[in-house]
Amino acid sequence: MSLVTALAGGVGAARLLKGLVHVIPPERLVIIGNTGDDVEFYGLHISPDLDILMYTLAGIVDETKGWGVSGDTFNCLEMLGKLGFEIWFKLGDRDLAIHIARTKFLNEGITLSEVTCKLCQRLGVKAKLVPMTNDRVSTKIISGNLWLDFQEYFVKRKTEDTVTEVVFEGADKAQPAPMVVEALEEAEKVIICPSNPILSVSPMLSIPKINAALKKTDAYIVAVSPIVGGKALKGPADRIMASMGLEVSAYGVAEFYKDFLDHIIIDEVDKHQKKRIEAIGIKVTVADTIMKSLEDSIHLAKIVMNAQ
Ligand code: FO1
Repeated sequence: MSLVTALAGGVGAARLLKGLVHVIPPERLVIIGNTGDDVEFYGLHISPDLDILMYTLAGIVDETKGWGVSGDTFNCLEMLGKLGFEIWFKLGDRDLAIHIARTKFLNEGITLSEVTCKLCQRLGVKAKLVPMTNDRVSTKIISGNLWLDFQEYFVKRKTEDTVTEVVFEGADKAQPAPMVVEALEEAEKVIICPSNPILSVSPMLSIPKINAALKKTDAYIVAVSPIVGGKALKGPADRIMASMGLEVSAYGVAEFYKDFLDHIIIDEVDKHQKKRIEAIGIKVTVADTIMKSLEDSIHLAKIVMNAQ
C-alpha cells in the first residue's frame, strides 16, 4: 500500500485533509503534525494542532472556529476564572477531557505518539496522525527584546506584536517521532499542507532528520500555497513572511520550500505567478484553493493527488 504523507499545521491543513480522506483510503495517509505550539495549562498537556487535525478527521470540530469541539460548553473554564486562574485560552469542557486523558497517559510514561494513536483510535480517526517529535520543541516568538510563547503571541496578544525572529527551541536536538522519517522516505507523495510556512511548517523543517528526509526522499513533494492574492487565508502568515524578508506571495512560498519542492498548487488569482515559479524549477497547477465546504476540500485534494 503506497503511502501519502502530509506535513500539517492547524486549520488550513485540517480542511485539506478532511477532503483527502474522501479521495484516498485513510489508511494510506500519514499526517505529521506540528507540536511547536504545544502548551501547558492547569497542569494539562495541550497539543492544539494535533487536536485540530484529530477533531476535524473525527467529524467533531467546531467548523466555525476551526478548532475546539463542536457544541462545547465552557463551565469548567468559567469556574477556573472564578478561582483566579487565567482563562484567555478557551478550553471547552469536552476539549478538556482530551487534555486530561493525554496528560494522564503521558504521566504513565506513554509517548506523545502512542497517546495520539490511542486518542485517534478512540475517536474513530482512521488516518495515522503522528506528532513531529516526542521531544519538547517550543516555538518562541521574538518581538524586539520580548520573548513570547507561541500561544501567548497568537491567542493572548492576538498576533499584534511585530515579529522580528522565530525560534524553535529544542529543534536542533529533537528526534523525529517513530514513523516520521519512514513515512517521508517511503511515501509516493508528500503534501505540504496550506499551513503557515514559518509558524507551522518550519518547526518540522527545523528538526534535522526531518529536513534531511525531505531532501532525500524519492516521493513527489507537492505544496498548497496558504498565501492567496498576497494575503494569508487565516492568521498572521503574511505579516510574518514580510517581517522575515520573504515575498508575500505564492512565489514566496514556493521559494521558501524550493530545496525539496517538486510542485505547488496556487490559486486562480495568482495565475500570473506561474511562469516565475516554473523558472525556479517547480511545477505549478492553478486551481481554486479556497475551501469553504467539504466539496471544496475534496476538489482541492483531488488536484493535489493528480499533481505530477
Ligand atoms: N485559538 C484561538 O484563537 N483562541 C483560543 O482561545 C484557542 C483555544 C484553543 C484551545 C484548544 C485548541 O486545541 C486550540 C485552540 N486554539 C485557539 C487554536 C490554536 O491555538 C491555534 O489555531 C494553533 O495553535 C495554530 O495552529
